[in-house]
Amino acid sequence: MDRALVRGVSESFDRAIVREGGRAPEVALARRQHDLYCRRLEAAGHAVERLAPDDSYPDCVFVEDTAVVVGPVGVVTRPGAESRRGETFAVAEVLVSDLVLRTIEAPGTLDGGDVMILGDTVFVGRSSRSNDSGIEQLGDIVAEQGLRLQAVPVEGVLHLKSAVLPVDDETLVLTPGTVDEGLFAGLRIVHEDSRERHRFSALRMRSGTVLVTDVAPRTSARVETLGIEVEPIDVSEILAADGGLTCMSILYKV
Ligand code: CIR
Repeated sequence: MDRALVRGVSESFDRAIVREGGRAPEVALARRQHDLYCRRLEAAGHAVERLAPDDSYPDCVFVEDTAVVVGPVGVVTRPGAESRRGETFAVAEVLVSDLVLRTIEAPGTLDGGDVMILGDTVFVGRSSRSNDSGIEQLGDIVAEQGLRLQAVPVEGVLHLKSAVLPVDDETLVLTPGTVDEGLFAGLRIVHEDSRERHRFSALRMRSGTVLVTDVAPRTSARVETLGIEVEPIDVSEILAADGGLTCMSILYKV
């Protein structure tokens, strides 16, 4: 079964961490957008498990940052933003019924938004949220699963997956100037259109269709040209809080 663990939008979401100069997201609209996102996942064949939000954590809808699934192992992270550290407990309580849990320990920090698994490589963003110790701890865990880790320094964006998004097993959509493209040798790279900078986000669903943000039509058209089916969705309030489409779910098989 393909599970999608999601967490609702908290009442305090208008106090979520936003980029400097960014606007506060609107709670009611974010909730409607999140509901639609969950329905799209369901329609694509995911068994959606909804965890209730906790109003003490404005950013708790961004459940991806709290855990990374590597095969049978769930790695409970230690989020880089201190205000988000307590979000992991409720998520771990759900994951423990399906996965063997491991944890990232201090002084390590790691956000799931920095982790992208493609084939036998685990790419990890070294960002303002994920530090060397967190990356090293994850490296030890993935090595036990026969996977290799590739650290990727990230510039000018929050997470690796703010700028690099897989749309199939061998294709990445990437925001130019944020990462060293040489680190993705062997993979096909599509550039985000310069007029849509930081607007494209994507989530590969079980059906093979890729959910994409509706504010990057030129970039999405580049993906479609490769024969990949895309489905646009409006997540304006999630983007306002510096999130994307991967960040609202943890997808894993049980
Ligand atoms: C934060 O700054 O932590 C949240 N406002 C946004 C987190 C987005 N997470 C993600 O894309 N994985």
